Amino acid sequence: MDTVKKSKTLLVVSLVIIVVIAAMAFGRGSLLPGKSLAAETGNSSKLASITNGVQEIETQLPQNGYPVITVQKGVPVKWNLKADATSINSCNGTLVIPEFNIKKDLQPGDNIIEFTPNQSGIIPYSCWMGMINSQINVVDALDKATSSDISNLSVIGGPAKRSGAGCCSLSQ
Ligand SMILES: [Cu+2]
Repeated sequence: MDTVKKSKTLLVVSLVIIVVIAAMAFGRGSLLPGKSLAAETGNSSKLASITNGVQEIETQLPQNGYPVITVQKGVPVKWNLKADATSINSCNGTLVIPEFNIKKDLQPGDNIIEFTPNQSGIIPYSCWMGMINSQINVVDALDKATSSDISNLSVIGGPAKRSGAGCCSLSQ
């Protein structure tokens, strides 16, 4: 290999490395930010996924709490809160989302809850007695949101989160 060929090869290799590094850096920035939220360990909320103009989300009802979900504004939500007969009790058995005037009696199996959030923010929801509290995070765009976007959201609907002690107030 002559010197010219050698340096050309070196140049090509360097360029490839630069492009790869740039792509990785860019990907961490704004190209693939949706991955960051889903992959973030600090994000314990369940994310909706949008298919054909509907954002679907499936969660399981725990015995002593309600799941936190994260959805996008402006897209109809179809949330299935699946429940085992053993997880439903007199406390968590009826769920209310005041912002959408939703009052849902949970049944064993599928429980479909539908609403369309129109602005970003935190929508509180609770059991009918207001003792188990949880929230729906509404972001501008699911694929661009980061966990810091979520922590910057302010409450937009329903009563403020309260930490009442009662039959079913358990740490969340
Ligand atoms: Cu309750």
